[in-house]
Amino acid sequence: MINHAIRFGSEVEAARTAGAPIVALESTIISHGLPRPANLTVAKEIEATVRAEGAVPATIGMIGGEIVVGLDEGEIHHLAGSDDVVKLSVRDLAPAAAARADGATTVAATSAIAAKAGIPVFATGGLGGVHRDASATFDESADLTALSRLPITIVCAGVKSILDVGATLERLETLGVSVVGYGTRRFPGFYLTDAGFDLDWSVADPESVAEIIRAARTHEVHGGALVVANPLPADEQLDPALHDRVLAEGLAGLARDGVTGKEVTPYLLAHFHTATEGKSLDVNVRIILRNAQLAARIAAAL
Ligand code: PSU
Ligand code: MN
Repeated sequence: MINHAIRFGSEVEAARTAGAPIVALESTIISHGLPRPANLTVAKEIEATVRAEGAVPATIGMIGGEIVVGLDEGEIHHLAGSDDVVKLSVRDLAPAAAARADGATTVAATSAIAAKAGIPVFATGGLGGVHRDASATFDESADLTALSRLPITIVCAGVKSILDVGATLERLETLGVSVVGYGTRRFPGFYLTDAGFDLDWSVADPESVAEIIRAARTHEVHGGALVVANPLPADEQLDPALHDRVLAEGLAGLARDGVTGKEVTPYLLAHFHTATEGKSLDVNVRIILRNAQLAARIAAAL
């Protein structure tokens, strides 16, 4: 029998004891979202960015069936480089634990673990959401339902532009997920600064986000997540014409290659990285680092 309790990395454990700010980070982006070997470099840069703001990074994943909050360098190295790393959403956690698997956690699974561990702030690139053909396939990320029930603040650049962004915003409304724009009233589209939709709420600084979190904690009426949508500056986004062309090719490739289920998102992201000759990768990295920095500032403001 192994112990199925969550294991904390030593740095995260010390931060918990000291009450220091902690930022949760996902690992699917490392194992399945970014190409090797850049994925490992980026994983380290994300952690360094959080540390530079005076917070402690807690990269979350599964090693040998054990949920780890605060993977060490060797463990991150393993998740970045091994072919046997499973993409874990919430429903996969218990079966993977029992199977002693090595796994990378999605936004849904990372949020669930972070909330359980009492870490209130989480940084990622872009949320999962409603896929473009969802009315036929029912393909909607479990990220959405997880966020509907978890009291966590997630800093992201909106939802991935490979998705049906309008439908995803509608689902976020239905599911009771709060969405605020950071310095904007327009919802960002991950690679793109503006996905073409208005937001009801906007904040200007980390302290204002902390105030929202304190309000939710105080009145205790709403138990769902807060999405802080942090757009890339327009001059750093992926060229929209290039984006639209590459996306159309990628969507056609899905049908041609018969890609479905949890393979869809990694397939489209990989297509972007090759078809844009690394331009989308550079943009993706910028997005993640900016979100990690903002999340650390929010965690510190709390
Ligand atoms: N955003 C990225 N890269 C990623 C993902 C999101 O920039 O790799 C991952 C996240 O882990 C997210 C998951 O939770 O994709 C969504 O997958 P799906 O659509 O299968 O739920
Ligand atoms: Mn899916």
